[in-house]
Amino acid sequence: MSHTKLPDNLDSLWLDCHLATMSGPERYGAIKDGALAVKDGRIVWVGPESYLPAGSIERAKETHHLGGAWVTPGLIDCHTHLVYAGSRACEFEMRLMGATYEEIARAGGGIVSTVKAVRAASPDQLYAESAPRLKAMQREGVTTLEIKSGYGLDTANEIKMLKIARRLGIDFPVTVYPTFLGAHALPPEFQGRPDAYVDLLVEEMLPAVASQKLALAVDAFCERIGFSFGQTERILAAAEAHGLKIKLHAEQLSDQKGAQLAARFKALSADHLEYLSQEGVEALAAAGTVAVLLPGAFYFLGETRKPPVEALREAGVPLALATDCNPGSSPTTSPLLMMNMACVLFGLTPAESLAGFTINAARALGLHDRIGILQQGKMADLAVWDINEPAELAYRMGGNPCRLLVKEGAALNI
Ligand code: DI6
Ligand code: FE
Repeated sequence: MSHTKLPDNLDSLWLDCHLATMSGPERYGAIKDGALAVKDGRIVWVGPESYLPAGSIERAKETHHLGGAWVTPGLIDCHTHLVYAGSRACEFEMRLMGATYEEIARAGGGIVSTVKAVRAASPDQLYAESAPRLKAMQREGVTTLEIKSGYGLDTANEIKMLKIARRLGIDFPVTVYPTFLGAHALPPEFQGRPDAYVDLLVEEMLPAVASQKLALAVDAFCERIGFSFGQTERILAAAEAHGLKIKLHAEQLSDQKGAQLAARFKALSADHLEYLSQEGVEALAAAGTVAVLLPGAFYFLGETRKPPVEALREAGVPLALATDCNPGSSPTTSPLLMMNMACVLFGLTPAESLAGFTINAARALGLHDRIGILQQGKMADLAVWDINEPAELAYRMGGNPCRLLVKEGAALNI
């Protein structure tokens, strides 16, 4: 609650609503019958409407009466591969007939088949295929999302992907956080020569991406079908040398001690984590690294081994959630469905699932001083929902109660 004076004039005032601020010790940081004031794209006052200083309405350029809707921070999807071309529906059929994700990858399908589609696509085509996915996310309340490269796997095509991610962030009222994932899979032309690919990545691709400021973070797929511990270590060291942040696909299909490696590099996040060990949990806790859980990939690949949620909670590791939007393991654009899956499949509470797409997702991007919470001084990125209680967001399987999106104070038509 703010006790400070309001500025002389306000850009907008949001009334007759309930707020899930996500701040403070309460589960949702809920304020029933709340109000929120915005100036220059930032929240300048938040609290119970009855505490609003006299004369506020007169000082506001716009007043929005929300009729009892709930307001949350705009959702943050902190792990996506949203820029890609084509589909992998055939692979889905193959898996349903008994092939595993790893078998398909080893036979030259999987990620590499999307690499072929992305390399063949013109920038405009890639943009045209990706933009509808971004719009779908916005319709479900997303105001910030991370987008990874990783389907180019050579310098020119990785740069092509990152430039599309940047263009989406310019054309749409959403903040795009770009991540370089050159170490997503071994490109076909390097078959049998993974170390030579890591040389190229460290000596050419990463310096090119860094010098053009196309990424803020570096990620890698540390896995039997991805990159080994030693190869990942080289890539993360190079990322650190370029001053980039670090994220890691870790312990998705097996325990490679990726979490310990991520922790050693003070990574923003370690993601997936189904096979995370207790040692890995403790390493993440000590480093302050966020655990990003991706229930869509767990569900879609029919996995049975769950991430150690209780151990992560006990160790105080912040839990974030994301869609992992990608054509192979999580073809979804629905954060709300991920919240439902996180509760049903992983045992998160609805409040934890909303924190996973707000405050803890902001932490997973290092943006928690700006977004993910309704608090004075934070960006006025809001989602307005036609629900009676915040648990309804995680409760439904499908359907979309998002009424309105507000980006830096501006109400958007979505
Ligand atoms: N793990 C995943 O689940 C995605 N990437 C990764 O490293 C899958 C990406 C794909 O199959 O296209
Ligand atoms: Fe991923």
